[in-house]
Amino acid sequence: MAEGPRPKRKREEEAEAGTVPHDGAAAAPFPLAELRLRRVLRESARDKAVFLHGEVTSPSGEGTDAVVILEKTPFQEEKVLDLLKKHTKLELQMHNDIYSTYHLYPPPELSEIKTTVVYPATEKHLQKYLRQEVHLIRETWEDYKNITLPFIQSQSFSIQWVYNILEKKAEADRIIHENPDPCNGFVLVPDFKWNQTQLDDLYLIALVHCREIKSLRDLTAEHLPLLRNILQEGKEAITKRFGVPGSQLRIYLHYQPSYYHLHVHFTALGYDAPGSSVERAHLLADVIDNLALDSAYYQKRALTFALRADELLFKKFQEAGRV
Ligand code: GTA
Repeated sequence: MAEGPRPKRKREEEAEAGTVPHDGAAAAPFPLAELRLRRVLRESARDKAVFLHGEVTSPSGEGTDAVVILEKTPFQEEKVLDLLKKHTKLELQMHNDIYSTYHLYPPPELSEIKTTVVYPATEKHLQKYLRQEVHLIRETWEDYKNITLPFIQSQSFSIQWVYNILEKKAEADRIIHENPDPCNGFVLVPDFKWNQTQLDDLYLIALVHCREIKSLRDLTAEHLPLLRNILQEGKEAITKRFGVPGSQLRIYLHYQPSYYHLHVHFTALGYDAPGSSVERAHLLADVIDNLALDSAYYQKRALTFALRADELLFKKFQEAGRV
């Protein structure tokens, strides 16, 4: 950030409100070497990822929270041969008959760790990445109006990063496809979670130009042209650019999303992406069919989702006697 340090509380409020000058313009590299580890928020042996809460101390001595996600990346087929040839060391771990295991130490260019940083991170970011017990909620339309909607209006994460993409203030060079129509158009970009070096974990996201649609709950038949554009043009653009056919893409919306500006996830079918489980993912093709059958489908039916035990929204459902 170009400005001098602001009080921590103030920065958190600004980050939540999306008023921090985060227009993607002059992003300085994150000062990783100055990061002090506060705690491990979560660790996953299966995903080979660790979620860290760190603190960066400014020269004035003030600490600013950060979330740092370190994740080992999938192998790139074309680089495997390099890995075998250019290893710096192969150390025997055990040997038994025809079986043996080794520690192989690759050179730095073949041992990338994908690093995602949220900085400055708010308390809500820390909570989001902290491993916690989860509970299923069954939200009726009345629950949505009385509990969820007021919560979203007062508490949700800033969507400044979405506006930065739509206004080409950030990630403009990463855009894969755009339909510029203000009502029925969208921008397709690689998701944050994908480093684009291999297709196994392909992950893109379509962000709609219209700023009035918060989530699945707002959708009606009026939005069918927009949703059909996303489904068709998104698939075509991904096939053209990455050679992955539409039949190998999982295309879905999250409910609840983290960010209340309508967006659609495109992931490789063979990739078990975070958030692709039945309690969160709604296939776009099914959403389109449901709306074609009944324009008010998502204003009538109950929707199920999981919430972390100490999330404020979970507490609101508890207070209302709905859990
Ligand atoms: N291109 O600036 C961005 C950006 N941001 C801030 C978020 N996204 C972005 N993409 C670009 N640029 O897929 C992406 C996110 C996500 C989508 C928002 O926008 O990567 P959503 O509103 O439905 O919310 O989607 P979701 O899925 O909860 O988003 P998020 O923040 O990724 O959280 C995912 C959950 O998966 C977290 O709770 C986290 O604990 C877990 N997770 C597991 N592995 C990872 C990982 N490697 N990286 C991040 N989160 C992970």
